[in-house]
Amino acid sequence: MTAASRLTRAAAALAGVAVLTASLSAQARELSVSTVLSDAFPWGQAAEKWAELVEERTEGELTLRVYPNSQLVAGDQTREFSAMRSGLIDMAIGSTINWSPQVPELNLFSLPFFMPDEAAVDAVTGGEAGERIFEAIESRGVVPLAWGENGFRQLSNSRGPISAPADLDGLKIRVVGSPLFQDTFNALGADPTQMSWTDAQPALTTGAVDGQENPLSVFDVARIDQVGQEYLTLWNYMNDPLIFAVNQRVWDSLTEEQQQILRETAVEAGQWEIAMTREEESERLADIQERGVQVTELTEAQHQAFVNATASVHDKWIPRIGQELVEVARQAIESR
Ligand code: X2X
Repeated sequence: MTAASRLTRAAAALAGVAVLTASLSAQARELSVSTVLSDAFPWGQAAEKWAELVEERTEGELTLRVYPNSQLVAGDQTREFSAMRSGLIDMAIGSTINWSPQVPELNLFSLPFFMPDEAAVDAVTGGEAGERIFEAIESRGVVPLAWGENGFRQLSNSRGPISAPADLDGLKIRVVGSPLFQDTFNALGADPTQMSWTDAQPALTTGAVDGQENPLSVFDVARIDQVGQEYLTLWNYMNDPLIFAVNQRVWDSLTEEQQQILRETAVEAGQWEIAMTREEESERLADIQERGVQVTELTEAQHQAFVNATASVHDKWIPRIGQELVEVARQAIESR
């Protein structure tokens, strides 16, 4: 064998190794997905569904490894978006509330009594407002793929029925980590205290706080009634959509086909989770009532009293969210 052909062979062998390594690593690529809630909840089930569909359609090329309970951010769910942006987390299915400190436009969903029903949520997320919100996320270094839903948030407490702002007077309410919630509950005369979901459960158990707000699915699965939250007010004061998203550099490193699969499976998992969450609501409510929780529904006039009491929150937050975005969303809701 000539020196030249030995070299060619060596080169060919090396190239073969390179190809093999590349295909092996393509097969083994694992991506982390952060969620706040585990697969006992619809939110975590959305992540499992997404992982299942991705594994199947990429034929094992991509594996999504779900990390629930905000464990990748040591329980601090308000750091999830930043962690995903910096690449500490590859992907997440996150709440608009938890990401709103970094993406102010997401506070749109937390404006008290802005979103009257599910059709309104769909009109916003599925229309121009939703596109603008996705652009806002993308401009901050994260690629949004699809919507899911944590749900309409309801108010519970351990002290007594709440049907008017005055009933909240001085009540210690655990709120999530967006400053808007502080303003809403201050406007209602309550004593809000911000804490993560991880800290909320012990705080409810010890009675360090009197109340909290979360969707029925969370109240039900986490058995919030069993830590003394015996009064529940159905006030639908806001809806908390979820967003499936990917770190920009991770996204750019994927093939076009992988990107397409990730997006279409996120949309499918999201639609599946939204439908399930909504379908289960009435049964969850019945179960909660059966466990002895006293449920208060608001009359039109009672509802209006809450709307009036929280008007200042709109005045303060609409400029931060963006007047134009709010207007586009308002129009979508009106013509739903
Ligand atoms: O912390 C909460 O209340 C929760 C689980 O609903 C969110 O992550 C927004």
